[in-house]
Amino acid sequence: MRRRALLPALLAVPVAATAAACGRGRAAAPPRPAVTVVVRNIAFEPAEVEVESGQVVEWVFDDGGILHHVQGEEFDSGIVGAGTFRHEFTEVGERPYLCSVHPHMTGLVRVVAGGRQR
Ligand SMILES: [Cu+2]
Repeated sequence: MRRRALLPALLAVPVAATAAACGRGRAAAPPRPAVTVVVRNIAFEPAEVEVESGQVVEWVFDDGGILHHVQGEEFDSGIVGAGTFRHEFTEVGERPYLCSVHPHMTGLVRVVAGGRQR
């Protein structure tokens, strides 16, 4: 019930925010991932990535249904066996993460200053 009522509101927000922010009159899609990390063979590929602040990293869970987890201090995919997870990194610095199911699975997102920094 609640979900059904919320959906139109959720769809409307990005369009309004985008139009106000850039004023170009062309509605842009939600932020596209700058970098994709594939979760496969019980590993993050690549294990280290670099993005500019304001960019989005996408993890693609593609390990035959094996459950994995992208868990960092400020982002958490939950334990999942398929699909994708995205996070926008806004602050410069290093963001290590791991898979709680396989703690030897570790990764690092290095966030550097970019054009979209606040
Ligand atoms: Cu894992």
